[in-house]
Amino acid sequence: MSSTRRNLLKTGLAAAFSGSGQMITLSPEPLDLETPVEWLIGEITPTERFFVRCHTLTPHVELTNWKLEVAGTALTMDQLRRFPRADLISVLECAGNGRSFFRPGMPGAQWRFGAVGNARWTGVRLRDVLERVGVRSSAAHVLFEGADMPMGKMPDFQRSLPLEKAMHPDTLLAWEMNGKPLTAEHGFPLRVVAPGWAGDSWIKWLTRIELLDHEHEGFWMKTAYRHPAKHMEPGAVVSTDALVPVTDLNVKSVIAAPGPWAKPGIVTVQGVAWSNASPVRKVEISADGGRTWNAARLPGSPTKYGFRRFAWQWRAVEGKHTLISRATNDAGEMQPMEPEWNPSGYLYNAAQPRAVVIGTTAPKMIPAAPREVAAPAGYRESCLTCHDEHMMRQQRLTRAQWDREITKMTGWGAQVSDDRRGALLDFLATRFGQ
Ligand SMILES: Nc1nc2c(c(=O)[nH]1)N[C@H]1C(S)=C(S)[C@@H](COP(=O)(O)O)O[C@H]1N2
Ligand SMILES: [Mo]
Repeated sequence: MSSTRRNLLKTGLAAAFSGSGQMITLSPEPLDLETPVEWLIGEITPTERFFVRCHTLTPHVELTNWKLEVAGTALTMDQLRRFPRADLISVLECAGNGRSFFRPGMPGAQWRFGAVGNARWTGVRLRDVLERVGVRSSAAHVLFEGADMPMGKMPDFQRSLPLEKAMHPDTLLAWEMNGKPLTAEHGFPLRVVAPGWAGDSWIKWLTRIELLDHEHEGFWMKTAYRHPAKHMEPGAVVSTDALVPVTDLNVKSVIAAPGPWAKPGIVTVQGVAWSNASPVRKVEISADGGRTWNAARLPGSPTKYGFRRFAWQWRAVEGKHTLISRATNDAGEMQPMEPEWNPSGYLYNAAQPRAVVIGTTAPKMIPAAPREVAAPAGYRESCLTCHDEHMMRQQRLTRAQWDREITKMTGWGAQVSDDRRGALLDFLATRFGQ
């Protein structure tokens, strides 16, 4: 090995262990950024380390001509600021967090651990705003729309909340995240904060709120963000109307430290745990692959919806070990050892084994060789007009799954001629296959 190569590997390892890494780019456009697992260690996630999930290009919104339309009434930001101020700490987790761990795999952003963060959100109660404009007695759902524009013929990102969740005193319209105005990526100037519920309900760049008598009929309610209400066999096929919308998060925890390697001695196993409206009560750690469990300390003070830090002192001896953390909430729900498989890969919360090597010297890491295959004619025009190759590089799909993806994408406006479809499929299944 050349000395520059050796130095590169060393710095790579050092970066992974010291937490001086970078956000992981799943897709630059639309922007999807994942937080490296070693940063999931403090109670509050700094905004610049907070994951980003966008279905569309980030819209540029100017406050001067921005208004929020609520059931036909237009409100300026100044008018909103005159409502009583509301403030809370809450986890925001993408429903797809952990999708890459499901077997068999499925299409979608291949998140690992870090599509989750915890922030302080400041704004007003949605309930106060709705009561001011008046909630008609037939209203059952509240629809939200943001300023982002769909790509191609992809349906506009609109979702509704049941009235009960919308009127809950902890559901906010927030303009601040961690004490600063929302950044463009996180929804400037205003977003929904739906504590305890998955990120797809936290609509960004809000422009319009509507009262509905039924759940919103759009694609993002009736097709996407649905999962089975009861257990299903991994890999089974079901129709979307047999599924129910994703709502509450699951109880979950991640180990942020140690990294893949540590020296023998006392090693602090630490990270964060979170849940839904039922706070984390207990976190246990296993250092022997799940045979024995040890209660972790829960430093800091609990918040209803926020991260709960955990720490456990492990007497680590040389060898290869498997660490697992397992959280339980006040309702008695505990992370399962096996994930609940579902067709779109939502709400992964299995207690995740993490391999750790304990030794006096760092193990060598061998980078994987990329699978190089030449792209067929038309690939660029068909696939890379709306998104970048990052999106596909993450997928691990079979030929049949890529076939369904092409059908979905052509429905959203991608141009794939019949005579080129076969070659495109061969390429996708080889280059971005299982
Ligand atoms: N208008 C709009 N709101 C949106 C989205 C979007 O694409 N458009 N993505 C949603 C999803 S799926 C998630 S997980 C969260 C992510 O919020 P963040 O980017 O601030 O972390 O925003 C939600 N709000
Ligand atoms: Mo999400």
